Amino acid sequence: MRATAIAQPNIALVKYWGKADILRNLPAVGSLSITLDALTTTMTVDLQGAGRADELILNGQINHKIMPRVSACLDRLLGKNRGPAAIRSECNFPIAAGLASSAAAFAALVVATNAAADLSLDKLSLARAAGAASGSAARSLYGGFVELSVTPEDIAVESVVEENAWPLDVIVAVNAHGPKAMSSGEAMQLSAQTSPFYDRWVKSQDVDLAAARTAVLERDFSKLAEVSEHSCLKMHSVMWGSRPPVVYWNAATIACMESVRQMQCDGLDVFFTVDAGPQVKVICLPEIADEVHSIVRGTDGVLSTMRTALGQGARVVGDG
Ligand code: 2P0
Repeated sequence: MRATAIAQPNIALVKYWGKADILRNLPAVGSLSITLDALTTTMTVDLQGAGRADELILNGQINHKIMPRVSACLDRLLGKNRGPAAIRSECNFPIAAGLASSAAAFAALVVATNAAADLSLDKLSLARAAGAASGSAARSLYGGFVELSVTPEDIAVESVVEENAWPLDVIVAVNAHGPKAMSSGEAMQLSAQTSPFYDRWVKSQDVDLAAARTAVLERDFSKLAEVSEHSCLKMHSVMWGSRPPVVYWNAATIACMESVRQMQCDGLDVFFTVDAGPQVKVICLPEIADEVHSIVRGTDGVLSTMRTALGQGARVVGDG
């Protein structure tokens, strides 16, 4: 009745922004991501260890904020007549700051719960349960380059290319500490309701997804760089066009983009992406990662950096 799982965040190269169905948390668009390796969430789910209600201890502290979504996810997997669960989670990177901590958390939660309750659910069912809690979490069940597609009924997720089949490195520039001002879910709704660019964003997604998928299958770094930066800047344009505007960037975000532009001018195979926070993720070939890391670390306003390869999907690591 107890199991531990480990999961890593993923970073979308072709972004998810907007919901087709808010109640079911069904995305309005497909997405394509890379699962990271060195950033980890390790979560133990104990289905008999709680008192009268579900408990979540995150990095040693009781967490109430994410609890309703955690409980809803457990209800979906175990049914509403289940007993309370005790959950302990350790995360080695900043949470709620645009580093996909919720993706890693819900991926770990569904995998650990599946093992603790001996449910024997397949990976896609677990991805759908994680995605119902947090859209991007469905992708962290899979390793390497992952594509999420949306059908009228539900989502489908698959690994397009495994993590070892095309090794890339990611340098994360941490440009602010502390949680973001507006959650992704709220910001997506605001964009859908008020941004004049939202409909166009949804309609143009399949073209970007096809281009990115082909680039990954052909290991075409330049093509992947172009479509990824386009998707990122287009998503942020949708946000900036919302009323009130949703701006997750700070000065260091732009300084990092300028550093990447300079590296590209100097002939380096590198590109950036930015999510719902000021952090910048810089993707490059492993052979130039030392050089890229040192340039990103030295960029004005960057507080700290993390470096990671691509990693595998969420998995069970033990029964305690
Ligand atoms: C993504 N993001 O594709 C996009 C890009 C942020 C920017 O998915 O409301 O936490 O829980 O489904 O998954 C972050 O949003 O949103 C996200 P919900 P989620 O990675």
